[in-house]
Amino acid sequence: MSGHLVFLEREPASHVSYAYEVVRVLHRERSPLQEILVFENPWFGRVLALDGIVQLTERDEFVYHEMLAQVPLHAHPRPRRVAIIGGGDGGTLREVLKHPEVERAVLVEMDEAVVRVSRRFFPGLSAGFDDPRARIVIQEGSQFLRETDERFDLILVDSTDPIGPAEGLFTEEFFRTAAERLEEGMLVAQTESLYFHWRFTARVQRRLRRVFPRVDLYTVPLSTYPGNWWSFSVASQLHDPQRPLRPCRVPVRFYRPELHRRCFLPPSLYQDLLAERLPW
Ligand code: AG3
Repeated sequence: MSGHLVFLEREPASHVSYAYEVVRVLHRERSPLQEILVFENPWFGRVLALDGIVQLTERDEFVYHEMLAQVPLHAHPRPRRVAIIGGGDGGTLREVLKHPEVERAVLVEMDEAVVRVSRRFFPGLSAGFDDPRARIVIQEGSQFLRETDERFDLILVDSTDPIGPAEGLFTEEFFRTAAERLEEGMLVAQTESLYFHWRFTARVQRRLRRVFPRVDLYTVPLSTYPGNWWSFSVASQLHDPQRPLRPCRVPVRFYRPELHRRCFLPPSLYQDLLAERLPW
């Protein structure tokens, strides 16, 4: 790596750092809420980091965004109204808007700078901002859900790590507020790495179980986030999250019904997770 600038993402749980070669720094700014950095890496393309933590790369963002959004979109019989909490880059919104049956998608992002930076540097993610079905709200997510009288079929929590501003998006109180805004709906939240953060994942699962009748966990390997075996917690008021109800008719690169059926943890491993008995 000699001769290259290097970006280091320090992973607090494991004390491992991920090092990215930096070809070029495209943007650097301190918003009132966080430090925003866009740089270019030869393999991953453009990379967005917030407060030193990689949020997405051009090369693999679709894996994360498709899994976060397409699994619940296909498990819900008629997703018409969707709320996205966080996700200011627009990647999750792009996935949601692929579905013609979605009538309304509200993106609730606390930092307007993320939305602005994504418009400028990540046109492949942010195109949905101008869709007439989309509404961008600059506000803290739990406050939005407490104050709105809208009802949703899906709430997708596309947050940063649960240290700092996103902490409140993983509390039982937040899940109760979200449940009140759903009608026979589903909530999905990114819940970190099953290798590095499984005690956190297990805690979130138990909290969700106190609020929702059906709770489950699905995962996908990601090349960028530390720990790599990434988890998504899904909580449902009625429908079975494991079952895709329709063939996939929207343009995707990774998601497919076969994968949908296989991405959930096998029951015995799931029980080990809940009991915090994972072997590592
Ligand atoms: N949300 C961030 C996932 C967590 C990344 N964590 C990490 N690199 N330590 C992604 C936002 C993309 N819409």
